[in-house]
Parts: sequence; structure tokens; C-alpha cells
Amino acid sequence: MKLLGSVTSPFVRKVRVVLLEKQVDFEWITDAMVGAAPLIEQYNPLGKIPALVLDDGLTLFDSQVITEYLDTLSPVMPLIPAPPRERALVKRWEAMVDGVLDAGVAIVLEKRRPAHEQSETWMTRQRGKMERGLAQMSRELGDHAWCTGEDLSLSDLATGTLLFWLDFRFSDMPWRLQYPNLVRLADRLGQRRSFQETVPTA
Ligand SMILES: N[C@@H](CCC(=O)N[C@@H](CS)C(=O)NCC(=O)O)C(=O)O
Repeated sequence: MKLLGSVTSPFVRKVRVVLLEKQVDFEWITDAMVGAAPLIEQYNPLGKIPALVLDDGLTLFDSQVITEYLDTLSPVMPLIPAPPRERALVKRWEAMVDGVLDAGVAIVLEKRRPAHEQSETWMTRQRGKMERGLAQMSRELGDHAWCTGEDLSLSDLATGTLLFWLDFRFSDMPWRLQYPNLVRLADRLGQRRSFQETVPTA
């Protein structure tokens, strides 16, 4: 299978981390967003990375569909539990992380527009989503070792990609001062090979 993505996308990093944790082999195509008619558009009509192209030609997107598919592929390191409530809690957490990322990516893109076209009001609205999402994650994590349930799951891997992406793109966001429990989680995740091998570069 082939993964189309970039080194800086947090959604792509989440999928790469899952691929490494699940020990699934893949070919990595990093220039999928380059050029006037980027390769990704041939695979995902929405033109968004990541996309996972299976060996039979079927292309999977978005990242939540891909992570769920990968978890069913291999029994190594189960990431989404089977019981309905536990499963929903993990999927809900992943949605919360991705929502914060959507807001963050929207701000990054807005800041790339000419200054006179940028909307402060709109960026403030996106920033509110990020701040409320992080606060909720920290509240729900509390003193637990992992975000949902007793074991490491997709919730934790997704949260790790978010937190490290904030360091990368939102270094002014004081999450490390505000949420010591998220820092502890990030410190533990950062020791995993899956995170060490997927560090974004500018
Ligand atoms: N919900 C999507 C979000 C993916 C996404 O927003 N990817 C960004 C890069 S971080 C992208 O490809 N943006 C290009 C665009 O929106 O045209 C997912 O989870 O895969």
C-alpha cells in the first residue's frame, strides 16, 4: 500500500505513527501536494492528505477512515477497542483531536493569505476551538495514564501528534504551561519509536 502525504501534516503523521505501531509496511509518497495539479487530486477528489492507496487500487481517506482500517489489518498493538462504548470513546477523542487540528490548519492557511484578506475575527473563532478542545482533553485525561481506557490507544497517538504539531506550528500557545498532564503524556509518547521516526521538519 502507498501513503500519500507530507512530513508536516499532523493528519499524515497520525497515520504514519499508526502504521509504525501496527508494523504495517507501506510506500511513502511525500510530494503528493506539489505542483499546479497535485498528485493527491488523482486519488482524493477533496485534494487533502493523507490518502492510503491499497494494493487493489482502492483509495482510503480521510485519516479517521485510514486509522480504523489499519487497526483491523493486524492484531499487533490493538488501538481501537471492540466494545461499542469504549470504541465510541476512542473515536470521539480522535474526532476532538482532529477538530482542534482542523482549526489550527485553518489558521495556518489564513495567515498565508495576503494580510488585507485575513480575518482576525475568523482566526479568533478558530483559536477558541483549539483552546476549548485542549482544555477538555486535559480535563478528561485528569490523572489517568491514558486518554481513554486503561491502555494506550488511538486516542493517545492522535493526541501526541496534535501536541507535537502545536510545538511545531503554534509555539506561542502555552499548552505546556497550562496542562502538565498533557505534557506528561507527550513526554511518554515522545519516547516511542513511532514518534521519533516521524518528527516534522520545516
Ligand atoms: N479530515 C481530514 C483533514 C486532512 C487535511 O486537512 N489535510 C490538510 C493538510 S494538514 C490538507 O491536505 N489540506 C489541503 C486542502 O485542504 O486543500 C483528515 O483527517 O484526513
